[in-house]
Amino acid sequence: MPTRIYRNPVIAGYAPDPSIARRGEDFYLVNSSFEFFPGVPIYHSRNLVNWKLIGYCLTTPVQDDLKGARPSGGIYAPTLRFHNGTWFMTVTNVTHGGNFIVHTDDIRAGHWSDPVYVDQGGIDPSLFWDDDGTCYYTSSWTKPEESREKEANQDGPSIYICKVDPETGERLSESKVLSTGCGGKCPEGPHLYKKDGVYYLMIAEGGTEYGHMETFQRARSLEGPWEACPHNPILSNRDFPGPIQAVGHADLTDDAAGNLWCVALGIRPVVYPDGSSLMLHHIGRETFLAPVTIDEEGWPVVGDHGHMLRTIDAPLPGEFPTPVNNGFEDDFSTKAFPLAWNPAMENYIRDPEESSLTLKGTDKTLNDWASPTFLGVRQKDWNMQAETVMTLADPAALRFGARAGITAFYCAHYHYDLYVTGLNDRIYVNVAKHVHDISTVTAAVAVSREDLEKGLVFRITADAEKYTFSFAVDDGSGSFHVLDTGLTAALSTESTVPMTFTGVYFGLFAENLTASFEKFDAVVLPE
Ligand code: 6LW
Repeated sequence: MPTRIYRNPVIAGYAPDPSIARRGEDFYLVNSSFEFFPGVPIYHSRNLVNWKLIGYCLTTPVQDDLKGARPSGGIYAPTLRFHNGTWFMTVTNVTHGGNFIVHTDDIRAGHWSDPVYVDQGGIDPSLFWDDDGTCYYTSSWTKPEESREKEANQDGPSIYICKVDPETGERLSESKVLSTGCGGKCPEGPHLYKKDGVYYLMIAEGGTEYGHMETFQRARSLEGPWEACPHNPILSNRDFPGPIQAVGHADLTDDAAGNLWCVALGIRPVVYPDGSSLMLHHIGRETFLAPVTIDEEGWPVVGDHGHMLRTIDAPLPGEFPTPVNNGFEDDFSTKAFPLAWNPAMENYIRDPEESSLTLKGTDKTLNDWASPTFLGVRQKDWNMQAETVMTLADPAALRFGARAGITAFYCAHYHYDLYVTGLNDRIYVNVAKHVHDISTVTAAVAVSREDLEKGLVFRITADAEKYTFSFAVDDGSGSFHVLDTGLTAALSTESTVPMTFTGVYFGLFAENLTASFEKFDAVVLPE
């Protein structure tokens, strides 16, 4: 089979905890979605490199209850499996209800069942069917002390297993410890596989940060004993300096030709213009792909001797990969929202006849854990430019606290906003920054009512180090005023308090005000 060169990540921007399943020549992949709606994006590919977003598993408030979800609360770490003609997706809602399963017979139709909850705690649930049809449920759990088994070493989480009815969620056996891992902290992201009568358990260890790794064990029975792969971790870049770090939380699939593949999350720590790098990343944990071979002892060798590389030469299935465009454009001329938008559910009027999007702001602000009028698309590269044109139907509504514009939004506690507002009968274009618990306006320029009537062009230009905020009056002059810059460091996962798991969105928002937008795009700039 000829090899084909591809470039990682295969899904850029925040796309963590990938899980993959195959039906024939079609691969489907899902990611975590946390406090953003809709939940659990589904991607389709035939060559494992060109992924198309085809929908979401969780599209109703019953499936995706995010009420009051904190930043990086909500939906964690899904597993996707195809069994006997049905697709199953299991996931955790850490804010409401815990572990649940949804299913559908048609993954492309976009209608998944209501959730059924599974009475086994923890995170990172997974499903595995044995040859006799028994369905097993695994998760990473710190069981309450009084109900733990005595023999297990359980200072931290362990991998638990029970039998489950995947249609009803009913637990059909006691939850027991399957594994405590291979010595790393935080054993999580478990997936069971079976081939030729041998069970394989792949888990993530070391935590999702720079010590992240993937380990492998095998056993003749689910009762054990488990034998650890002699070259564990089978995947880690923890001692491998380079552009990709923190790889782990992986899943495996074969292709129709019998080749094996591993998808894993990883990060790209920022490299500053002078070539230096700190251990900071702000565009999220992304999805990476590596080929897998099996060594003479039957153990997997992932990527380049257990390392994830940026550029890989491998026998990809399907069509020859095409260059990936990580940009996004919407002129609002179509009826439906492009799938890449992550809006909340209300307060949006999309008018294809006028090619406009109207946001009806409420008193919920970007700082609230409560569905503000915001919609955004993931920032997929360091060097990007996001731009919109905004008009106000009722400029008289401008007052202190009424804001509408564009934002580089990591989460409710970390965002930079460029917007129009009013104060004492004057109109201003401001930049405001919200970092930790500090919320402040850092730049302000007065604009006239006539300028506002012409429309305002808001622009965020991103490079690895900073965001630059500028605006122009939409009068064709094209002269932009630079208002301010903001360091990417303050929107980085590592800078956040508490621990977060997402990445920056470019978005539109309105608060206490109704605003209309003519277009929005986020284009990738040349490096
Ligand atoms: C997820 C855990 C992890 O549940 O991060 O990298 C958590 N792994 O497995 C959130 O994505």
